[in-house]
Amino acid sequence: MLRNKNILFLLSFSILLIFSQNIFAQDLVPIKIDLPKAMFVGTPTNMSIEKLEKPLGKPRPPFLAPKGTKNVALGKTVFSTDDMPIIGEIEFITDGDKDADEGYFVELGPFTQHITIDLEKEYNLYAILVWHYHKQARVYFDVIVQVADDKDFTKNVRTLFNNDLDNSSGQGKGTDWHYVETSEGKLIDAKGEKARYVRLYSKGNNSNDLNHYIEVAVYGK
Ligand SMILES: [Ca+2]
Ligand SMILES: [Ca+2]
Repeated sequence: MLRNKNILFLLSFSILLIFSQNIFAQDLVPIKIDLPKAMFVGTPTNMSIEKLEKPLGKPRPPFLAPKGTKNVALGKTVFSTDDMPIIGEIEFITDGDKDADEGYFVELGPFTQHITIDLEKEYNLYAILVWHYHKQARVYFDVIVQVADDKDFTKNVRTLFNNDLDNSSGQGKGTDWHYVETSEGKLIDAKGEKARYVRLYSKGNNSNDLNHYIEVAVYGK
């Protein structure tokens, strides 16, 4: 009797295992990220910034997402708190170019600014990649990434990343780490959140008070 019970248990456990593998292995593949040319090598050691992430020292491991996931921000409309940039155009943020050189970044005004990308419809989002500026090693402050159901961010706002440690940008205290900008961009896990709008904050960087973007890619399906 006991033996039968054990067999039954093992059998149902195996069925469960096979079943769950089928669900979770739903064709996860590495997302395809076209990386720009790296502009500097090594790590600056003279940065005294609180809670600064150590560089990995090797390429970022592949990021897995369901098959068919792609950059759904490409060519989409971007709104900004500074809609008259002195250098560059807001459109640069979703034009697909990630070069570090002059002519590829947009410079927004000083202190806290944000940009909002309208994906035009809802997607399940898996990763958000941001390149602020990678011609030199820089750290941007108050990097906050949110998604929402409406353009004004009043409905179903979810914060995916926040390294504003002192809440100086008013979105709540963040617990994420500062990081040095590189040609790899910063990858933020969007955990499959469903949303149409993506917003990114920043509040200057360690070399000036201005805010820059080269590209933001939003990987969704
Ligand atoms: Ca661009
Ligand atoms: Ca802050």
